Amino acid sequence: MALLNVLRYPDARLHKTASPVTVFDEALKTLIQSLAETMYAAPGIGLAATQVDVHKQVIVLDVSEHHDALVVLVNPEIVDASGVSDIEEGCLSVPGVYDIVERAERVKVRAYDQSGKQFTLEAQGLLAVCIQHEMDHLKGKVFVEHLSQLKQQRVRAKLAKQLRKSA
Ligand code: GNR
Ligand code: NI
Repeated sequence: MALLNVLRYPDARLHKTASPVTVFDEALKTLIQSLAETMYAAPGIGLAATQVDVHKQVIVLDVSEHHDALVVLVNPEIVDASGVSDIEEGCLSVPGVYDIVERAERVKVRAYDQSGKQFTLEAQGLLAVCIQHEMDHLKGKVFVEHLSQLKQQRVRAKLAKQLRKSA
């Protein structure tokens, strides 16, 4: 197992589109374990493979208080969505930036587990929002791209300043 490097916005690799997983092998299990380890270490409540520069449709999530409810979604598809949620989001690829994005309050997701078994998951609240945030990553979209152009300018300025300070 290994801790993986998380790409920071703006990085062109965060805009790549992830391909579906076609082979459910040991390498996939190792990737999932490393994603989970990286998410817990951050700490974060979700991580998409895109964020570690692996462009496959793989997501890990855990919104539980005690980090004991890992959810793995391979090739996820939203088959039903309802309601409106607006909770404040953050992203490991955009450190220090938090803002509200409008999402569905409830989603029904069809996905595969790490062994290739299909299942459906009904989620609401934070888990539902996190699933939508992670599925955006797989499509190459970062949550700040839902914000106004003015806010996006401010985000880029803030990140550039962070970078200068750390240099
Ligand atoms: O750790 C994370 N917290 C979070 C909070 C609200 C909505 C979404 C998230 S996901 C984020 C981790 C991350 O960047 N996943 O892509
Ligand atoms: Ni994110």
